[in-house]
Amino acid sequence: MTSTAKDTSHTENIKDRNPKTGSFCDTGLFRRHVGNPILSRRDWPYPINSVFNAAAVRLADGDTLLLCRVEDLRGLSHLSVARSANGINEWRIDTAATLMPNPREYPEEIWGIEDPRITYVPELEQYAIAYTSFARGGPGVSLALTKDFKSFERYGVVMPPEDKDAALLPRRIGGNWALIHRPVTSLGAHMWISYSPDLRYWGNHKVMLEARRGGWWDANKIGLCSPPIETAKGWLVIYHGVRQTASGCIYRLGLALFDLQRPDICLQRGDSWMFGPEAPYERHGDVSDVVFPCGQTIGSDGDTVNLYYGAADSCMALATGSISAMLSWLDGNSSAREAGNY
Ligand code: BMA
Repeated sequence: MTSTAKDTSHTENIKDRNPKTGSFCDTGLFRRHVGNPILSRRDWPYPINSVFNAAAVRLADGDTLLLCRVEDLRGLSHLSVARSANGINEWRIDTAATLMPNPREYPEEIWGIEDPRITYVPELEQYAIAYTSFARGGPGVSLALTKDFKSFERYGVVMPPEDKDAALLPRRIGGNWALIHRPVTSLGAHMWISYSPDLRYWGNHKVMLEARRGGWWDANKIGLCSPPIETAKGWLVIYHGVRQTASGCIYRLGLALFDLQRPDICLQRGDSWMFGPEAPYERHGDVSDVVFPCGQTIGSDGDTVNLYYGAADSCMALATGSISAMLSWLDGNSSAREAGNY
């Protein structure tokens, strides 16, 4: 079945839209695709519970590849590839799991593998996939390399539990590989960056971005979304902030910019969120009120961002934005730190 068979269980509540503009009420930096959700369990060639939080990459042949988190009917996740010529529909989905957990050799994967992020690494001529491996010790960060998304070289756990939301930078920084990740302690969940000479031994750990405190939308828990976008002004990072409320969590997206040579140095951070769960398929699902991008592709103009995100831990959606618009938005919306506000 292709993605043209849409999940009609999500009917839109017109009250969610601004009556004057007809659009949802966030910043307008990203426009949701009218065909959303672009992938759901109804599209899958084998029985599953849900498909969400996919990594994304544009292949050399022009196809968009999504490496999807697929939750099976036991509740455990594996990763599966979907390919499409236009990145919107006509997805060609692997007929069986592409990357299954392998707990016999990698016991850290016993409860599944989740939330991949793909980085193409020119020096290695390979794609690096950072993903969450889930086992009795909690979620940790694992790494695998591939050339073709058919065979994978696993590096095992590179960041022990509790840690997730990781992506490799595409090139060495000061001679070392750099991995962004999100360890959790009882005092908070902040974004860190760590360095390695060989992708196996990691050190020189530094805090990259802290969750804010108190009433902020991104208080206490944040994490990297899709891999950073390299721009002339710095590494542009889309991150998620988790608001804990009496009726559950709300996952929204913010923006921050980091120094190209010292990616632990934050140059700008948006005050408000720039995208949040508003459409019905984002508001209602297995985990309601979640938008969770793990990948994007950049258009041939070098500016258009096709952001692929999991919605409500139930389906995949697409929203389109622009690098230059995100950078100018940051110029006008990052005053909190100067004002000593967090
Ligand atoms: C995070 C991750 C994501 C998930 C989100 C909302 O901690 O587990 O996979 O989308 O929670 O449930």
